[in-house]
Amino acid sequence: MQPHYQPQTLEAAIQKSWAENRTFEVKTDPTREKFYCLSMFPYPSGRLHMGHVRNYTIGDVIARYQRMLGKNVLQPMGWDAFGMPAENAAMNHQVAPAAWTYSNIDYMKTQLKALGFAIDWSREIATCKPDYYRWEQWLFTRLFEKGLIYRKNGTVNWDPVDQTVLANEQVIDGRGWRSGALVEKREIPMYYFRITDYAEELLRDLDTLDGWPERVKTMQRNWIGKSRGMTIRFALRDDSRQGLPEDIQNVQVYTTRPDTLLGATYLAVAAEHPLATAAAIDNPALAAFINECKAGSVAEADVATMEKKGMATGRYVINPLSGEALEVWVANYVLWGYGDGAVMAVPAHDERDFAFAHKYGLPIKQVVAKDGEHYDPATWQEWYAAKENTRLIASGAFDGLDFSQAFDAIGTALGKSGAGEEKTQYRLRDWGISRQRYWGCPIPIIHDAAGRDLPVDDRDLPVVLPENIIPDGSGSPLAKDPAYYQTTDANGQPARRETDTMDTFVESSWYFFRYMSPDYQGGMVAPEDAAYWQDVDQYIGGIEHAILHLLYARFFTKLMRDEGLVQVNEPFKRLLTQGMVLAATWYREDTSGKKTWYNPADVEAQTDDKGRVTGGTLMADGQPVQYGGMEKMSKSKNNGVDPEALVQKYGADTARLYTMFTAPPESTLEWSESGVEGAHKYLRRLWSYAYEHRDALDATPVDPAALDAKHKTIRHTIHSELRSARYDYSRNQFNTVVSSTMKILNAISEIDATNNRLRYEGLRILLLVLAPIAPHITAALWQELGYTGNILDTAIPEPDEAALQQDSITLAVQVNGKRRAEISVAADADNDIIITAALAHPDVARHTEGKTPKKSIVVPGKLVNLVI
Ligand code: ANZ
Repeated sequence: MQPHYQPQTLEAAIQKSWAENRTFEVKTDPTREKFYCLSMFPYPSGRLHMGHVRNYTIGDVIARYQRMLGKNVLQPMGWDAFGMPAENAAMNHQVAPAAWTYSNIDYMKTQLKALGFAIDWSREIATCKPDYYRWEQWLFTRLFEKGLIYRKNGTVNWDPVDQTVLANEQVIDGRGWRSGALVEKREIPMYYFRITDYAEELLRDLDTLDGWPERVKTMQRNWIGKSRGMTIRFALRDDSRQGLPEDIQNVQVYTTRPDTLLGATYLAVAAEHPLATAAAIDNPALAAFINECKAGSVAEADVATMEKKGMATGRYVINPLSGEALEVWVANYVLWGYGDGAVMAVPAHDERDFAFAHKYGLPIKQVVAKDGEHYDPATWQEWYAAKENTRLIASGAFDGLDFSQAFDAIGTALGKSGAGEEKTQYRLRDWGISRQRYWGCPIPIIHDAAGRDLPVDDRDLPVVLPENIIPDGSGSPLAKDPAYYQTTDANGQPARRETDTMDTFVESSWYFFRYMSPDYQGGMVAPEDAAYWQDVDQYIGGIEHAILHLLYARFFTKLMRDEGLVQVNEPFKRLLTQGMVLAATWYREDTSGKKTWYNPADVEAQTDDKGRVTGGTLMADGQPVQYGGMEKMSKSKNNGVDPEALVQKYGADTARLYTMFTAPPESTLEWSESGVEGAHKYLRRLWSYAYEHRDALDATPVDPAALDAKHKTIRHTIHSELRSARYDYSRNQFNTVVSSTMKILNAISEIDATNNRLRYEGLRILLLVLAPIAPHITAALWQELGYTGNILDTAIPEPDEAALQQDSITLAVQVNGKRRAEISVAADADNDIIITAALAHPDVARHTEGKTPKKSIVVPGKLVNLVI
């Protein structure tokens, strides 16, 4: 054993032995309880960042802990390997996306290995490999035949200079990122997954996910956005029909507030609405306005914040309840893709309509009132949109009704006249997966000469993506490569292969099933493996994936279940979303206001006695730099800490211990170099302690009766910290697990030279508790205790109940009924001893003034009352 802790050599040796012994490779084994622990797989960007380290350490601690509980633990890793950064890198460095991706994977894999994660590397997958995406294409063809995937026109961002489709993130302030040209919208055919068929189930099953954070479930619920409302038809006034096609007799709207029908003062339709189109034929100003609306962003976030604009059509509809005429407007805040692309506008009770009515001087008519509230049409107030504790006014026969009574009564009235009916809607849209990009999974469709879309036959799968192309940024290279797109149909007739690729969210929607049988050649996942591993017991990842990734993965699980491929309804039993990693930011500002950011590693920070930052100097020149606060580690603020440098300097165990100790997994973590040093010091201390006592340790079981009071207390500390650590593991609270191990080290450091059995017991417990967090040092010291096996195959013991028993108890002492002192006595002390101890306490003696009590009452376990 080395006298000093040398993590670099020690960790390399331990990692080598894990690899040689295939320590983390697992098999389907129905005789054993399984635990599937999964961290979201990384995009192979080139290097690990601290967010990865935190994410994967949390997962690894859970995986190792579960293994110590005796379970068959699967912890796989792979690469979310398709995506745009590879194409951008390809253009910048003239290297094919495949080569760039594979070399990044190699590099990041060595980085992950250096961190000592308990990963079954034999199951590694990369989604850009044909043996992975082959099965995705296979499923695609099945779903296409079932109608769960269909083709329709969708809107894309078109760069007229580069002649290419742009992803949303390539549109910056309405212009193409490379060309700077104003982006246009284009309609092109795309493929859609019919996720809306599963909207209700996706919503309902959220209630079964007890192990998910409430806020993630809320985000999913809002995204699915179920609403109960009504479809209402407003007939066109006779004089407004002219020039309109016969089939446009009315304008249909979707509303969640039929109770406000008598407060509607105009109708608003989307620019794409047929009524807008018809009204624009002889109205050039309206036609121009419609074109302007169509060019704007389709993103909902933009629609919510953009300036509301509209134009009247000069056409009128009739309110089916009152017979009143309402003018129809075209408005940019009405979405064509939602509901009926038309709204009945109630400015008094809808904030968007309110803003619009103010802008264009349209009437505002209050129909909902709330006790104790005053309605002022000049300024919007939150309660105007309220549905609780409200009643109708200015609505004739409906006056006085609350929201749900009014919903029903107006619904009945409209039902009778055939002008409306109840309707439940979802905000969720079908999932458009076509991307006009090269580095993605090819869509397995061919278009035959008759214009039909035919799924590629199983025999011809996979449709392999050529890996040697370097894109030039002007549209998809696949669409320019006849060798790729020229093909033949089943009858040998010429056909054209689809050249779009799939959204990369498709690959990440089922990778967790592929890990169960990564080499299976007969399908997506082997039935016996799917039956055994079932679902992920613990999933760990960032909150940024709370909506789309998790929703699509849940959707795919249901699709695969309905194909008979898996048996579970949901993929992830428990979900942990880890907090962000923050670090200090430092900058200097030049005279033009431009900031230069300095890495915290290059800055010496000054702090006051409370640890607050008061300033800093750049080490390179000794001159001051400004403190910019704690921010998420990022390239733009140059405040990232490089995990590789960290591991090289301190070792993986320090990096892991520090990230686990500094904050509970779900909280933000504020990086501090001195904290890292503290973590390292602790491990060094542990090592030295073990080294110093290595020869004296005695594995003979402790005889608790033979311990003196001091060592009884030490043993009590060891076992009560063991008890808290086990509890903290069970609730994923690893920071306090670490502090328990620190308290154990402090306690066993007090042991006398003669108590080497207790020392052994304490050190053994410490190593077992710390093993999931700092696996290398604990594995090495485990051998020093004389064990030859893997520490992970030993359970963390239960605390010894006897050691947890308090040997002494505390009693309150009263003199003439007044509390004067507290005494500590042996738990089994008799009354004479207790009374003698009470009388001997100085605060008691002061009040008894040396007199013998007339009466002494001992209430067992509670108090002593001395009557003088
Ligand atoms: C009248 C009304 C009065 C409304 C009121 C709200 C408050 P959710 O809950 O998201 O389903 N709406 C309907 N279709 C729309 C479209 N294509 N574009 C923009 N807005 C649309 O929202 C339903 C409400 O959103 C509907 O209820 C409608 O406005 C609006 F005091 O109708 B409401």
